[in-house]
Amino acid sequence: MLHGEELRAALQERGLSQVWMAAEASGLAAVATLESELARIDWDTYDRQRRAILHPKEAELPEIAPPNLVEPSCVSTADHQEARATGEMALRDSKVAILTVAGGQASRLGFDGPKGAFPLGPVSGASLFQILAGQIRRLRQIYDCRLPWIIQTGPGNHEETQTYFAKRSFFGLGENTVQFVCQGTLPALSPKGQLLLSAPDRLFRNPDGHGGVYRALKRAGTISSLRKLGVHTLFYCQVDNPLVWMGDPVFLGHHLLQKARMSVKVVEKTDPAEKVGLVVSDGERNLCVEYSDLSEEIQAQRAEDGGLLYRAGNIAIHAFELDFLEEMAEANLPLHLAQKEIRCLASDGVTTTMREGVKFETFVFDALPLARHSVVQMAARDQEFAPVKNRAGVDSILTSKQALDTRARGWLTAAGIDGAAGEGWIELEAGLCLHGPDLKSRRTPVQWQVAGHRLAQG
Ligand code: UD2
Repeated sequence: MLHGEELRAALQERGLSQVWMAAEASGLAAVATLESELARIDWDTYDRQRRAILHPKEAELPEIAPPNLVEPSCVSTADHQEARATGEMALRDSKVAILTVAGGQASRLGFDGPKGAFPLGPVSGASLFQILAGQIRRLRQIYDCRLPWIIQTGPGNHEETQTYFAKRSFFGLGENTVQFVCQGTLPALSPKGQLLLSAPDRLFRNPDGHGGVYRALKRAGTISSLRKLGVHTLFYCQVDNPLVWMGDPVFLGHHLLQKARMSVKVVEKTDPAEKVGLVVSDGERNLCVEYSDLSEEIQAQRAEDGGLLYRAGNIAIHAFELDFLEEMAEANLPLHLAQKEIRCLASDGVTTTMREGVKFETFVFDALPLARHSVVQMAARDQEFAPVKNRAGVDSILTSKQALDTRARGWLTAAGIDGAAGEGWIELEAGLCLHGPDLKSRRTPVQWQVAGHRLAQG
């Protein structure tokens, strides 16, 4: 952190001294506040931001090939048996923690509040957080383990998320087993690389993307506290996917057996135009490429079996080694730029106005090629992935509810429980089971709550 003369010199060197003007016109208190804002700037990152604007480089895509894929966990294979045993042992020995990123705003959903508080349960109205918390409760029951839950929040929802959990008594998980870590921010810049202000004494900053999680965990001391607890592996998911197979031991087991540092689950991409990031291999390492960086021809290429050659769609479910997370906190992950209209201080230094600016973010999956080894495992889409992103259309509230309902019916039928056909929504109570076989294994008979709609409870 630079202060005083050093800070002024750093600004002057970069032609940014005019950033003080409005604060100086407002008085000493404004100058002091702005100084503490500017002291938080990481100048190496700022220099990279500016270079990215002024000297943009075309992303160079290496020669790519499809990655090696592990079969979905729900398929029974001999390989999976050993992996399951390894993953289960890591869970039982409390070597695993769960990490969920929930720092984004629910703007596309049009929901006023943390996205995790969105009531998605088709019968109960259970929130996304409640559904995920249920899975963690069940994992703790099955494996009799500590299983801490780390939730990345953002500056726009940190307080609200904590209040939300407190009001709901942490969904029975125990307050000291859930930790909220707020992600950082990056200053937005003008198209010429100047700092923008939102007020005379305040920089315009925006959240640093889910890739900010690495630094946020390090800054909050979470990495060292997890290490003290004996945790070495994290299961990572996004808050918007209620179908996630939390802590899947088969996935964790493959990751551990192959000594991977970061692993990823993917679903089969069947439509060449589907907008998902793709996991590919450069011959040595796996990497995730945004669909927009691949030509239509490449995306439409077919494999011998008739399916798409590049079919591994990233669903943002990962396994991480704690040491690798720590390394990534120091890595310079690529910066992703978005040109936006930004409300900031006008040249009069008093009023605000809309002007063109550039926001910066980093992405979690950009760490994948930096991992020496990674496992890429297929997931059955209908079992593990139905994110809620939009109010209507694809990946919407309705499609996500439908996926929960369809999966519940399948599990109930497979468990030999009658009544899974018919009208009305069906929902399994949060925490009742992790997957179909787990539902079958419940000793308590599953009861139906009939109120026009049905909720299966343990
Ligand atoms: C993301 C991936 C996409 C695919 C998809 C799966 C990107 C750019 N693309 O799409 O390839 O894997 O997910 O569902 O990520 N978040 C934060 N902090 C932030 C921004 C986001 O914590 O600053 C969280 C957010 O709360 C959510 C997750 O990250 O849980 C994904 O964010 P998104 O909804 O913006 O990602 P999306 O839909 O562009």
